[in-house]
Amino acid sequence: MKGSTSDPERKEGDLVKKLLGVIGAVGLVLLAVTGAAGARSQAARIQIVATMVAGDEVPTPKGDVGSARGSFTATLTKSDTGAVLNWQLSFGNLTGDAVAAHIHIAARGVAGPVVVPLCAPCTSGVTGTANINATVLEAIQNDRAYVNVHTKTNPAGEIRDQVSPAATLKTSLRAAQERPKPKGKLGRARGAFTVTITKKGSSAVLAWRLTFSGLTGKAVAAHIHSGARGKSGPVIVSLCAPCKSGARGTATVDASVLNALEAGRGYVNVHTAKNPAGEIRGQLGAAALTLS
Ligand SMILES: [Cu+2]
Repeated sequence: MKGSTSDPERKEGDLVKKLLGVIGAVGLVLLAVTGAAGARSQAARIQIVATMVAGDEVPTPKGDVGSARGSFTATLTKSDTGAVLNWQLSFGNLTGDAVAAHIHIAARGVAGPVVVPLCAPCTSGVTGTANINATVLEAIQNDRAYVNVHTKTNPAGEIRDQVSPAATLKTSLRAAQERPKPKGKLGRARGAFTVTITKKGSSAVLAWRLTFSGLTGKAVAAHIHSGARGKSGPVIVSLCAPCKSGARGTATVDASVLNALEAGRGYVNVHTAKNPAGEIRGQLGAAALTLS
């Protein structure tokens, strides 16, 4: 199975809520230009995020760092030499003042050199702009860059997270979009689906929420399928079975699912006993996760 979904535990749910909030707050329009048929979309601008904790820092930080947290959000806009980074950093519950924050290059679980100094000293809520060269851009897009915040107690870094491209997609589900055409009284059948896709190298984490009403009966299942608008296709992520309106969850997906989502080939549908092939459907737009 390419995608798996688990009911979110409270902690996970909070993280999802936080992530959705952070992404919504940036509120930028992502410009996606779809390439050749089947190719992933190449965006002129993407969003990147990091949710920092002490547990991700290497070497292990000292002191009372259990509740230390940080959030980094930025947009990357394509430039002639790489990209322009517009960033925002917030944090709390550190052991002391934030003496500096940087983007470093290294894989997960490994410490590496500073490539973008963000601030020194830093206050929570700080923003800035930096020019990123092609090498740093390549690292950011391939799960090999991280953000960390340094303190006096932890001069090597107190909180850290790998930087990940992220995109939020929304779609409205209607019976008229379903193929084959569903049966029954469906004038009031509708749904709404929101998913935040966080890319981690060649895989991604989906944090989703689904609501619906006016169906002919109980929702026996909901999925993300692969298929162009007006065409039906195979299930690529199982969301819930059976489903309640307001359901949410997270799923880790592989490169093939990620490629479908980046190419705008994903759609969401809800199945009922009367319409086992699907009663309402909504196409997902192309996820802007790769800078051209
Ligand atoms: Cu389905």
